[in-house]
Amino acid sequence: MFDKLRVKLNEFRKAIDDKLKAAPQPAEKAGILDKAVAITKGEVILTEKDLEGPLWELEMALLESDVALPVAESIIDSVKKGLSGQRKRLLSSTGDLVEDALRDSLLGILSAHTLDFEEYVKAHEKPVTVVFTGVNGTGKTTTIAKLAELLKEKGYGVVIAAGDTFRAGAIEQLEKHADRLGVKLIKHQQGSDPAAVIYDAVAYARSNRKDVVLADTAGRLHTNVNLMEQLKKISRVIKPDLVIFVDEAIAGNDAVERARLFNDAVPISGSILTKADADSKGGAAISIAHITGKPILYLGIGQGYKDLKKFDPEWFVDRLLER
Ligand SMILES: Nc1nc2c(ncn2[C@@H]2O[C@H](COP(=O)(O)OP(=O)(O)O)[C@@H](O)[C@H]2O)c(=O)[nH]1
Ligand SMILES: [Mg+2]
Repeated sequence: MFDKLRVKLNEFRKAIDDKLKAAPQPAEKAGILDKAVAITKGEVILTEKDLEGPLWELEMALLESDVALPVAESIIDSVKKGLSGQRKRLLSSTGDLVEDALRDSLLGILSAHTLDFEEYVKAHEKPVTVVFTGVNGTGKTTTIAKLAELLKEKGYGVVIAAGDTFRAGAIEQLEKHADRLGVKLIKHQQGSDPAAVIYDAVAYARSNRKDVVLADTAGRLHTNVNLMEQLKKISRVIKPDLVIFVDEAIAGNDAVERARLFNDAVPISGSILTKADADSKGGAAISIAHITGKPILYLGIGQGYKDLKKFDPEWFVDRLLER
């Protein structure tokens, strides 16, 4: 997973190195001071204009890694600024310079706001209410089961709310998970008001001293006005502590538009990206974090209850840049 960018980055390094090789080299007998000056000349090569080609290549690499266009452009911009700012320093390796600038830019996006879910649950007044949003089939229900397992392991009392009252079979699917995990499920009939289900789950958690309510919701397209209004109603009625947006790590450009519209409808606290075990290039994580300005909390890395990995920006960027 996440290996595409590294390959392309090597091409970018090479392009920059070629640029520098084309720069005037110091004479053989040049003294150490002359060499230092020459290296400085080498840096001068890295002007915006000279970087245009290599930066374009890097932008293509980002796009091929499924980073959305506006996000790739913004990253390129920040890398460009990072590189220009470095011009006066003595450089030993251009590859390091490029990588550092890119690394800083990616880490800046992925660590904009940090939110440690477990720490939040630990510190916050109980019950902590968490509502999950996203389109159909991204893995909301599975992720809720995984988090229920994780919280249960830590000794928390968990209640799951069957807030997907829309899709046939959704309540039964969640009920199976709840039974397997030995976790309380609050459900109403299919077609009932999801806000009411979640409200009941919170009330149950209060009177039974449970710690966390994990509320499922129906998958909905970000373009469906009625269903997005329903999500706003859930948010108004429940006033959840956290809203978590679930999408796929393998999502492409469309993920950006989805993340933006979901975040506009009900501001999210963070995202979870599922299916990172599939052939994921990692771009969705960067795009979604950039567009929402909110952290990625976890990666789903399989279909089992334990297949949830806490998202670590450093680890992620290391994977991308293969350090
Ligand atoms: N490989 C893989 N499959 C996943 C992951 N998370 C969910 N799935 C699968 O994706 C499908 C849809 O998941 P579901 O939770 O029903 O999505 P929902 O419609 O958003 O609730 C199911 O077959 C899940 O087993 C993951 O991290 N990795
Ligand atoms: Mg579901």
